[in-house]
Amino acid sequence: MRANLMRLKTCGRMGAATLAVVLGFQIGTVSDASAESTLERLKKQGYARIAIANEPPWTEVQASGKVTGAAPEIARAVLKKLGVKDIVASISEYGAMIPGLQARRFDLVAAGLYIKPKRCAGIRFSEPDLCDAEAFMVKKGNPLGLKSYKDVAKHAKAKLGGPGGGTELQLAKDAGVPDGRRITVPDTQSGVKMLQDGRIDVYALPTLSLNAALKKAKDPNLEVMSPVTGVKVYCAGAGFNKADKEFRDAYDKALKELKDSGEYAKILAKFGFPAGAAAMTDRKTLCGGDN
Ligand code: 6CS
Repeated sequence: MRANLMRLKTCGRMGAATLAVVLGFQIGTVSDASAESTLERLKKQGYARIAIANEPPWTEVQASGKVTGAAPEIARAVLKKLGVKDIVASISEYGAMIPGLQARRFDLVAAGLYIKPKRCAGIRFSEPDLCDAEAFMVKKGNPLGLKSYKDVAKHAKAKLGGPGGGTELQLAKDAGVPDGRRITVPDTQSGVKMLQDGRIDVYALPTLSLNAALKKAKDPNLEVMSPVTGVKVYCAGAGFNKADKEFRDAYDKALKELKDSGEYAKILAKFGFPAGAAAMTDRKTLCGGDN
């Protein structure tokens, strides 16, 4: 019945441009209908456009086309409480999520986008929902002995791969890993392959993502090193356009209900996320101020 709304739009570089053209009419409609709140519009149309990555267990597009993972499942449950029946997902690079929200190509981001001060300057976040420690996937036995981003920077040749616009490449840059040794990896499958082929020496992602990728790869010559020395546990939340404070606040309220009802803990358990981590912090702390 609503299967047509579950379809997935893949937004590669070319795809994003095409999508912007396709949505040109819709973008116009959004600004024209400024009197109507975003939430009212989503309720009326029956779905929300969400941006996801494809990084299990945070976000996943199954072979059947079903969109799942902890972040979209939380968003789906919260939106349902708000009266928005369905989601339509687009795969996006992390670095394209904030510009996409700003251009109203998506109504929200549900991808495990970490809440960080710079990001808080561009968009609004929900209260945190999912947290994880950062990890390195390396060849078995960690032959280059890389335990921190500083170790990668200090090594003469070590190359580190991470998702485009993601926290890992930023951490590498901050640690002094030079340009040519910071490699953008399009997805987890490619990251594992690049490591297997020796095109990168480290694949950096959250621990749960790398554990899932290793399980899928079934390669005894690889291992996951976690946590990365000197890197804090990050927490993510859903992302919203800056103008959508009302929608974000309503989302927060429904997210709290989800947490209080026990439904949230069930979603976390299903995808292997530790319970209670997000409750140890809040948006204000993670943003470094109001958002
Ligand atoms: O928000 C981020 O930057 C990171 N979030 C996840 C879930 N994976 C990698 C990405 O870099």
